[in-house]
Amino acid sequence: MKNKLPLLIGAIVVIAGLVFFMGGGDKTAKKSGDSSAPIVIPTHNWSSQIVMAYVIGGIFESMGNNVSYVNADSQAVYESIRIGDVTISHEVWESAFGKSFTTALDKGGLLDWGDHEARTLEDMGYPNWVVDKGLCPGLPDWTALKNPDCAKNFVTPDSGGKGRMLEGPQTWHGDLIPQRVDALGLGDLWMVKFAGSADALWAELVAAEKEGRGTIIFNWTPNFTDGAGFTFIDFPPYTAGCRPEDGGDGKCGSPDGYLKKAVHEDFPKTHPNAAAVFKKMSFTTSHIGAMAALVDIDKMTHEDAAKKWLADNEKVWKKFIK
Ligand code: TMO
Repeated sequence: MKNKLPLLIGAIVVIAGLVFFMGGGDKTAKKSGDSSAPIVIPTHNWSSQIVMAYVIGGIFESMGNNVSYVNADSQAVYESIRIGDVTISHEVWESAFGKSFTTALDKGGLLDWGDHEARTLEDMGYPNWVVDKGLCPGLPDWTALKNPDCAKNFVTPDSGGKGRMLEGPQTWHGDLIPQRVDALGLGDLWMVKFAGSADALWAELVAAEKEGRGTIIFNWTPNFTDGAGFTFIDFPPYTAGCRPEDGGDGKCGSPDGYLKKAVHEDFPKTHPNAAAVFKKMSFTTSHIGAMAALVDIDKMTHEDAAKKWLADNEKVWKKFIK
């Protein structure tokens, strides 16, 4: 007993210290007013979105918050946010996801958390060398696609003798582009193939140039291709309701779209500070293009790209947490 007393006192001191330390940690979270429950951030299948997930997660962590990441379908995620399984969405692209976003918004449980400064376009286009090589005179006007002498320069072994357009993964916006091709009377000359991934779109650009054939792919801005000689086709202008899903005939291009943020309705209550910071967060076309370029040009991992972006852009994000 005599010998064990100092040991016992020692143990009590250690435990008391631990309790104090953990209590202190808890107080930091309490002081900030944010729950220590993780903020669930979704990742999808294009580079800027994944890098921005880690950028925002890093910003939340710098405020003492906990975060977790979940890979999610980019349409179903709005229902997941609505019911609270996912906390936020940081890249709601109008053309691809406006419908799913609005549906969840109307049902309740999801809040519109404002727009990024960047505007968006998601549509079919081509690398400028396609026109420089004379493969489809008249582009970017879509009516150039009605010319059989254009379409024949875009034939591939799997395109059944028609010109091929390579659309992104079908999860992004379903049959939008095949419907449009048919609605505009281009179906006899053109077919639409879905790529399995964003990387397959970038690989197509390299392959087509090597093979000396024309290529039309789905692309978007902000992206790493901004300012790198890529042109979007001018389809008939988008108007509200022009798409088949909204009752229209589908003879229209994509909108000059928003890039929104969304949150689960409880987020401002469970994490008032993080929610306020996320509301202020707004990235520009060049911020988002740079996030994508770190992965798609510099070949960094998404996590490393986010760390580099945060290190290179402290002035940009520190003003959101003030
Ligand atoms: C949603 N996306 C940026 C791939 O068009």
